[in-house]
Amino acid sequence: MHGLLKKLALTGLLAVALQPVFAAEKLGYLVKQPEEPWFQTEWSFADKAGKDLGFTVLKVAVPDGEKTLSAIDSLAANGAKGFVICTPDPKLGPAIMAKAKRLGLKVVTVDDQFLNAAGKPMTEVPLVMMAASKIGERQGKELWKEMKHRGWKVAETGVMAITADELDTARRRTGGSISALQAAGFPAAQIYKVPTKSNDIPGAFDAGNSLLVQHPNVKHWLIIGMNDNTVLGGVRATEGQHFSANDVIGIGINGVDAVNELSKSKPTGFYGSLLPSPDVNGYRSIQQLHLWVSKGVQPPKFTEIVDAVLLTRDNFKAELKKKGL
Ligand code: FCA
Repeated sequence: MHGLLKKLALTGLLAVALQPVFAAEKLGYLVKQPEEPWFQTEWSFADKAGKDLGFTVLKVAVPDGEKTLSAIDSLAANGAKGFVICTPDPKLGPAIMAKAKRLGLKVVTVDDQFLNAAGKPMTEVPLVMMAASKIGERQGKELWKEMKHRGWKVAETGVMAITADELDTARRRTGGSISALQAAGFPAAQIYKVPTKSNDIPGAFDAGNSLLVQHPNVKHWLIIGMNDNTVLGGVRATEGQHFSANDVIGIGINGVDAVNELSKSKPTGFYGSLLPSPDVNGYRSIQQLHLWVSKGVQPPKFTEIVDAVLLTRDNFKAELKKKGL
C-alpha cells in the first residue's frame, strides 16, 4: 500500500474520507412503475436516507416478474445485503422471498403487499404503506363535498369507480371511497364499477369509455380510482364524450402524479388529488432495511403512513413545497 494511504488507513482516516463517496453498504430499491412521479419521489428520499445514514441505494425498475427475479440476482452479485420492493405483481411474493432467502438478502415491501400461493397477504414480510381504506374514505368525502358545493342534483349524478381489485391496496382505496359516498347519502344504485386492464392512463381511459356509453342519461360524474393515473384516464374519457369540466369531479391519489394536470392553464374535470407521503415511504422503508442489515434490528411487520392532504389547483404548489417535494 502507498505510504500515505497506509498511514491514513491505520489512523482510521481513510475510511472516514472515503465514506461519503463509496458507502460500503449497498441496498436495492425496486419499483414496478418508475414512470410514476410517486416512485421517483420514493427513490429520491431513499437516496436521501442513504446519504444521511451511510449506504448506497441501487435503484432498479422492475416492470415484470422476469426483470424482478433477475434484478435480485444482480443485486446479490453486486454485494447488496437486501432490498425494498414495490412488486409488479403481488403473486410474485413467494418467488421473490425464495430467491432472496437463497441469496441471503433481506426484504422490506413498500406500497403493494405480497400474496402467498393461497392468495392471502404475506403478513410475515415487513410492509410500509399508506392507510389505504382511510385515504379512500377521504376521496369519497371530498367528492361529496365538492358535488354539494357545485349544487348538483344527486339524481342526475353518477359515480364512475375504476377498479383494480386484484391489488389489495387498490381495492381498499376504492372500497373506502364508495362506502364514504354511501354513508354521506349517495345511492348505491348510481355507483358504477368498471375494472381497468392496466394501471395507467390508457387502461383507465378504456375502462371509463366503456362505462360512459352504458349510462347515457347521467349528467354529472364523480370519478373514483386508486391513484392519479386511474382518475386521469376516467377524466379523459369524459372529455372524449364531450362532458364539460364543470360536470366532472375527479379526485386522484398520489398527489405528485397530478402536478402536470393541476398546472394546466384551464381547470379540467380533475379537481384534485390526495397527497400521502411518498417521501416518508421511501425514507422509512429503506431506513428499516438498513437498521436490519447493519444492526440486526427487525423492522415492524406493518408500518402505516396515515396523513394526506388534498391538493387542488389553488394550493398544490404551496402544499408540495411545505413537504419539500
Ligand atoms: C400502488 C399504486 C401507486 C401508488 C402506490 C402507493 O402501488 O400503483 O400508484 O399509489 O400504490
